Amino acid sequence: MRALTGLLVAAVLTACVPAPPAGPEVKFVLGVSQANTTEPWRLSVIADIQKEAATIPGLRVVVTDAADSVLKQAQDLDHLLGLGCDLLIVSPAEADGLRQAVDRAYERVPVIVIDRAVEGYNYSLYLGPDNRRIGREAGKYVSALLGKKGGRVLEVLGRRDSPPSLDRSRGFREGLADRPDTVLFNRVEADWLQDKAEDVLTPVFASKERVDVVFAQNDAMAYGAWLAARKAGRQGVPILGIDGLAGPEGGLSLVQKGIFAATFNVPTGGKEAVDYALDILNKVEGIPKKIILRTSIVTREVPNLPEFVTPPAPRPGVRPRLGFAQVGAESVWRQTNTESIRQAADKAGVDLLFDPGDQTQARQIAAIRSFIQQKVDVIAFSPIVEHGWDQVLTEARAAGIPVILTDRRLDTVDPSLWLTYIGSDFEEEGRRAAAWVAARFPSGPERGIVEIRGTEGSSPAVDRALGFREVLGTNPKFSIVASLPGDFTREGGRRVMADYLRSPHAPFQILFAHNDDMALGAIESLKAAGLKPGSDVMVVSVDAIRQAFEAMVRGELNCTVECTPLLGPQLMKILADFLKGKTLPWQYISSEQVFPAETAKQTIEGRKY
Ligand code: GYE
Repeated sequence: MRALTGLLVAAVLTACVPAPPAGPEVKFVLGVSQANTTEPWRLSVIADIQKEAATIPGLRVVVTDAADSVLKQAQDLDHLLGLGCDLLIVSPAEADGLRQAVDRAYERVPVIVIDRAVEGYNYSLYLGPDNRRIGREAGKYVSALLGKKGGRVLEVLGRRDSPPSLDRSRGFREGLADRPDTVLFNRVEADWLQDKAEDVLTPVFASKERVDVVFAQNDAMAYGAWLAARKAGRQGVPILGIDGLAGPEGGLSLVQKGIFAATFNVPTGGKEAVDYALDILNKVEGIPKKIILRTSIVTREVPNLPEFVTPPAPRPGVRPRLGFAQVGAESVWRQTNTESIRQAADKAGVDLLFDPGDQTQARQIAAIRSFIQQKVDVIAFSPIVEHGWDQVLTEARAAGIPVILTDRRLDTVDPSLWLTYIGSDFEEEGRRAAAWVAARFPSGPERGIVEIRGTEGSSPAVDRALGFREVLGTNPKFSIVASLPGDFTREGGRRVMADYLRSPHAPFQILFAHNDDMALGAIESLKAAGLKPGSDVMVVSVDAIRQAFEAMVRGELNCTVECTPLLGPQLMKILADFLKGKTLPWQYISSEQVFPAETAKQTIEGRKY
């Protein structure tokens, strides 16, 4: 902060990295707490933060090095706060261990967590890659590399229990799931370090055991693996890394030299962390809870990130034109979403061409085509279902118009057909609903669950179902006795529940509806059949609309998992960032909570929808 003297900055920095040149007047000081300065990756994070900060007048950065100790890192956070930092950027040594310290810091200043997620949600913003997806792509690449004959794969883990290791491994298995001929025959741990990888792999290669591919969870370890293989005279084994750092020793050049078969281009998030820090400090509207950075595989043949649409040249005084293709008006959520987008466009001075939709894909495709014809600057839409968009998105690309996805996700052959996504983590919503159920019934007899699904083939329906099953699917205390289609409407929920109760059915004590509207409809039918929703049947749903809170206050609904429709301000911020020429992250995930009925009375007044 302003009071901070150059002396103090220097004192902390002697232990780590040099300060950017002092500006004439210090406006903000960012405290950066790094877990260590031994991993090349962590150093690059710091370098990227400093490089970006150096371009911003009045911004100072103070860096601390926790030397891989959670204890030291907790002290570092206190120390940075003591220095009067306005915001902290934290790259945790260990996800779980640092939680309390981050919580404490967040009570005083905004906190951005980068690189490794901290369990729980007490911070302003998380920035990092989708590690599971990186792992999955690595698995698919290995599968293609081994071809028909399959083979034996060696996996080199960073730290067995750390979130990036777990996620990369899990994704890697998913990428290889359809390859029974491919065996992950060994997994070793090497702490993300080159030397350690070389040490642990030297005996493996010396043993003459067959190794067809090495997948290392970062480039440093991949290089260690290569050194170990070379010592044993086995440098022909293809090796994959992750990070894609620049420089002569970095993964990108190792791919070019043919030392690695592939790596992944993973932005460090340093630049984005500084940009968002400033937005947070300047109280800009539309800041998400999580930012997922864009990553891509790098091989000799495909050395760069795929080309994305470039922003149009600046036209001072001309209002941007945004085409928006809505799904329809099926739920309170959707109506609120429409309002949010309209209002935010108005406030931001954006000319909005809005198609309200009629809950069909055909209408959305027609709307997108008409936006292309009208040559809007950017198209945004909520894909009603996941599949069937390749053609129209290819047309948008051919016209040079970027597409932003809001709310719902889609599956395309070529992921570079869309620019970025803003919305929720639907799988997490499903997990949260299930976690509430599991906590509500810690013991007792086996219970039956009826699920009411949203629109068939839509990403919230697909992913909420997946997340729910991920948590409860293997729990013998619960079984999903029926899954009924309710199309996200109140009427749909009412009808399927009425039909279900009328016909012979398995007993159930729990209802999970993919949105509040369907839950409210089903509650009507439960009551009509003489059952007490909220006690005979426990009801949990998603969205957290005001009517759900009212039902909770009446005792008819037990829990709602928030999914915010208020995406307008974020969409306008992203549009503005794009038009300014900023490279956009891959996904923006909203901030969301779980509201059990016990909290409804206190929270209902503060609800915005
Ligand atoms: O949960 C539901 C709406 O796509 C997240 O669509 C959205 C869902 C929301 O109709 O109420």
